[in-house]
Amino acid sequence: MNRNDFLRRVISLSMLSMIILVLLSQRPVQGLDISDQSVTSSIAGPTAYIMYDPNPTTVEKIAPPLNFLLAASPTADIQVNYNGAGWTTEAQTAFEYAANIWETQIVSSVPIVIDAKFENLSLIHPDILGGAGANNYYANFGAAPMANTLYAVAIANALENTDLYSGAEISASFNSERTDWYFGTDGNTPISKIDFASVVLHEIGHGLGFSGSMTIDDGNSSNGVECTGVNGIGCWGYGTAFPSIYDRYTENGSGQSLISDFPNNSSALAAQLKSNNVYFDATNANAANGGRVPLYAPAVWQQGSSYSHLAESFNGTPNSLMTYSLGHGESEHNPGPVMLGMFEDMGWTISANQPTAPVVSGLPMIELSAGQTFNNVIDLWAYTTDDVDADSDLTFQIISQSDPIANVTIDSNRYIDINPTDSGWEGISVIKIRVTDTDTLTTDAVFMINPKQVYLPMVISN
Ligand SMILES: [Ca+2]
Ligand SMILES: [Ca+2]
Ligand SMILES: [Ca+2]
Ligand SMILES: [Zn+2]
Repeated sequence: MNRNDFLRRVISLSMLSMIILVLLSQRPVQGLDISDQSVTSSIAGPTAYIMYDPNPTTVEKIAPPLNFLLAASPTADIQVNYNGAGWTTEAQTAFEYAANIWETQIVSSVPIVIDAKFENLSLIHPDILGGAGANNYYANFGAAPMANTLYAVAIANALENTDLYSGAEISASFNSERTDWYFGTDGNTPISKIDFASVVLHEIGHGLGFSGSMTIDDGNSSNGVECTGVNGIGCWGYGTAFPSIYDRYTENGSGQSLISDFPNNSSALAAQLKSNNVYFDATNANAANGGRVPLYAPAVWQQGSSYSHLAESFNGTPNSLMTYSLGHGESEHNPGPVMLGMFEDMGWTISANQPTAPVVSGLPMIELSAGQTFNNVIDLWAYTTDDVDADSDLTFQIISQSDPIANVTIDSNRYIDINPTDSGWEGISVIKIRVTDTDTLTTDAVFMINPKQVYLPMVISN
C-alpha cells in the first residue's frame, strides 16, 4: 500500500469510534446513513447555520457576480436532490438560482450533489433559517495540497478530478416552520420576508468548505460529546488528529496559530474561540480583504455560528453573505471577494482566476512574388499575449498550410520564414498557426500569403 492508502487507513481506524459521536454531536439536523461512514477516510462534517437577524444594521441588497449576470458558462455542475415536502416550483427555482451562481464561481469537473430538505429547525432554535455541511472530509488523497489536513469532499473531488464519495457531497436543511420565506430571485425581498436564495447561497458555501472543525464542548453528553466530554474544552479535527484546511489558517490577534500554539482539547483553545479576536490569515483572503480576515468569535460560543462565519464587521460590505445572520428584506446574491479568496486558499480554483488561452490577433497578410523568399517576415510574439506566460514560454506551431509549396516554417519559436519549394510559385496559401501556453491551452490563428498585386493607376478623365 502506498503512503496515502496507509494514512487513509490510519484515519479510518482511529476515527471509527468517533464518527458516531460526530454524527450525534455536530449533525443534529441531518440523518446520514451510518453505512456512509464506513467509507475509508471519510467523516461527516458539522452543520453551520445561518440565523435570522431581527435587527440588521443595514438592510443589504447585494447584486450577483458580474460573470453570472453576463451568463458566463458554468465551471461546475451542482445537482440537487429535493427531498421531502415543501419544494414548490418557486422554492426549487430559487435554489437553482443560487446553485447557478456558485456554478460560475468555482471550478470542478466532478458534479457537486446536494441533498436538500425542509425540516423543523425551530426544534433547535426558531431563528435558524438553514443549516448545511459537507457530508465528508478527506485527507491525504493524491492531489491534497497539504498533508494531514481535512478537505471538504467537494474540494477534494475538484482537486482529485474524481468523485471520492459515492454519496451527495453536501446536506442542506431549511427551516420548514418559517412563514416568512421570499422565493423570488430578483433580490427585491419584501421588508417582512427572508430571501431564500441568499440563505441557499450561504448554505452551499458551508457545504463547499466554508466551515472549520473547531468547537467547544458543552459537557452535555445527552446531545453528544463534542471534544472530550468536559464542559468548556475547545477542540478541532472532528475526532481525528487532523485539522481542516480552514483551521490551518486561523489565528488570534497576535498571530498565534489556533492549531499549533494552543493544545487541542484545552480550555486555552476554548478561550481563543470566544475572544472576539480570531482571524483567517492566508494569501488570497488577505489580498481580497486588504489584511487578514476577522472571523465571528463572540464571547459566548454559538455552535454552528461561531468560528465558521465572517465577523460582524463585514455587515454592510460586499462580503456580508458569510456573516452568521440575515435579516428581513435583505438579499445577498454574491459570495464576495473575501470568501472567494478564502476558498482559493483552501484549494478551490476560482472561475475568474482560471487560466485563459493565449490571444493572437492582427497577423498580417504577406504578399509574395515569384522568386521571393522571406526570413523573419512575421514576429509572432508581436501579435500574441497571454494571461500568465511570457511570449518566450509559449509554443508556436504551424498546423496546416493550404498550399504546402509556400513552405512556411517557424524559426526560433518566433519568426515566420517563407521559402517556396518552387521558385516560380506565386499563389495563395492560408497558414494556420497554433499557440500553446504552459497550461496547455491553445489558440489557432491564420494568416494568408497572396501574390503581390500590381495596381495600375486609374486615369480619371472627363
Ligand atoms: Ca459524490
Ligand atoms: Ca449579516
Ligand atoms: Ca494562458
Ligand atoms: Zn452560516
